[in-house]
Amino acid sequence: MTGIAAKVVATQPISGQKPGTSGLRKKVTVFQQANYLENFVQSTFDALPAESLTGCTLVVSGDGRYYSKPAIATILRMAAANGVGKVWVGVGGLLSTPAVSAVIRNRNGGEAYGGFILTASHNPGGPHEDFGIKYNCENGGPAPEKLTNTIYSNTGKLSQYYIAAEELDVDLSKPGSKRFLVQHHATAKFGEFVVQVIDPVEDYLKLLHKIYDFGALRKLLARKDFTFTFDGMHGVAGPYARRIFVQELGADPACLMNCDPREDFGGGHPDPNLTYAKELVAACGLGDHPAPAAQLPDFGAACDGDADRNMILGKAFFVTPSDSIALIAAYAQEAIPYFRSGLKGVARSMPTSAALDRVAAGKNMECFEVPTGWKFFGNLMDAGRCSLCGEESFGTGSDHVREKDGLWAVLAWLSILADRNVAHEELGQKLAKLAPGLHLPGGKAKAASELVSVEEIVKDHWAKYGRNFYTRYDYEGVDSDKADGVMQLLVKKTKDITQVKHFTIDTADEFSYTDPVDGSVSAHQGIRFLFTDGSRVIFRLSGTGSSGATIRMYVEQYVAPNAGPERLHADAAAALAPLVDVALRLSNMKHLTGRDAPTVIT
Ligand code: G16
Repeated sequence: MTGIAAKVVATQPISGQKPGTSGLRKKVTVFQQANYLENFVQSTFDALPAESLTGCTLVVSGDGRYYSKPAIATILRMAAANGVGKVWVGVGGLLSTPAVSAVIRNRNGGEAYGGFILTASHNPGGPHEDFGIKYNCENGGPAPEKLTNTIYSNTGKLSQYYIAAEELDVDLSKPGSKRFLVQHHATAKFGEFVVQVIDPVEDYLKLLHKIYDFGALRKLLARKDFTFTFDGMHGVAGPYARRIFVQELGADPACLMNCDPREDFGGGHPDPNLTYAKELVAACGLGDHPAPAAQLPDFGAACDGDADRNMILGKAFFVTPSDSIALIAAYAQEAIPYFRSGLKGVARSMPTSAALDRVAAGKNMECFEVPTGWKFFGNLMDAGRCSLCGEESFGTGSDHVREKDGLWAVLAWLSILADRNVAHEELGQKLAKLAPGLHLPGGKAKAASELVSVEEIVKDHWAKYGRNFYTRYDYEGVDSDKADGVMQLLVKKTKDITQVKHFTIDTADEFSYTDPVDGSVSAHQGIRFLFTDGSRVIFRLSGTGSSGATIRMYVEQYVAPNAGPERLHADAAAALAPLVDVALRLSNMKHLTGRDAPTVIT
């Protein structure tokens, strides 16, 4: 084997390479600028201890968006010259974000030291859209702020990077291994560098088998009266969905929509919410052009580009992400074998509704409130203090990996449905024997064989814990100066204002978090107005956009179970209208941004 030399390339710092909420996300055209990707990758290598990097195994893959393949080729060459021993790449360069986490943690007994995930998540893809890169550590989770700050600081002083002098010819189209002899820039010695192309689903699927009762799920999907639709939004979720739902659980392939990964997500915006997952939303009987009632599936779900986000729908019924995590926490122990011995604790991001807190209080568990960003859950999970986490931004997951996990969440919901329906059927049969003529509890008399729906399960939950009405308004593409103006005004108001219309402010501040495990402090994590009746209005700037600013406005109001069904089942938009008005007044949104309406409401 002839050796490939390591080349030292002179470069200069490039401004603006600060990782956001979840890695560096920019337009593809920015990443295509000379040395842009290389500088960030070298800054990451330089931030890692040399003794750990040398000879280690890394994972490099992503959601397959435009620019992934050239990026993988570059990272492989740089990894080799920086002394990495082996890189695992998913077939086609594909690995979902949670699957990367699973591969880092579990493959070959946790051999990998970390990995690069190539994704801009739910942002659109294509030559003029977004690309992204983030580094995940040995625990499989996103780099903590300490590391991302070092990476960023390195980007400001970088003068050279190291890269194998030749292309490494690797066939990504099928599993296999290829060995190279590459010079390590630091020692000038030649050493073996292996690229192993792996099945993207295998490790992840193995893990799911340890978590869920696949037999029970298969039975649910086999019910004649249960229909199911999954939307892969042309992201990386497709191959996972095909393997899990169709091959493993026996679902009809016709249940899957948009499950072929495309570099541009089929021209769509792969964000599973009520605005962007239009096709699924319509198929489930919601949105502007709902499908006829007779055709609606009992359960609908979607994942985003890199399959870490999820949306859950019932028949013409939307489950808010905040409710979703609360319900999963409520049912976890009985419905999901992985949690049979109970939950260690739960956590949510600050803007996520407090529905989860109510379940935690009911079950006497610790409940943590962290800043927005999955990386903040990592320490809690590593310390064994938290089993389940959720975010209003359609992120749900557990300590099985260190990323949020879209398909895991879909299986969690199918498990809840399976569990409730088995329990319903058993109870119904017992009742029929013991007291014929008596009906099962519930809003209407239900036969034991009749399906308990997503909507009924959620409404039962509200009847027990109360309902946290919730909405988020996104103002996308706002001029950055104007967005800063809104934030400055709000910070000022946290100090000045005590009353808005009939809402009295209890606490108003900028959220600051002290990590209970390592004591690190993250300040300026969103502006909060907490009212005396338990309502909340929160504002923050998105940290995942690639240009301009997105203002997020979160509005929440709690209604206790004893308020009765009429109030608990009210239309969320109508119920929240007065509080939305308060939020708009507080922020002077219309005047300061020139926006009459938000871009997205969820
Ligand atoms: C990322 C993080 C999430 C976080 C979200 C917030 O999601 O992984 O933990 O909730 O950003 O986004 P923003 O800052 O725009 O509100 P993803 O799915 O983009 O990786």
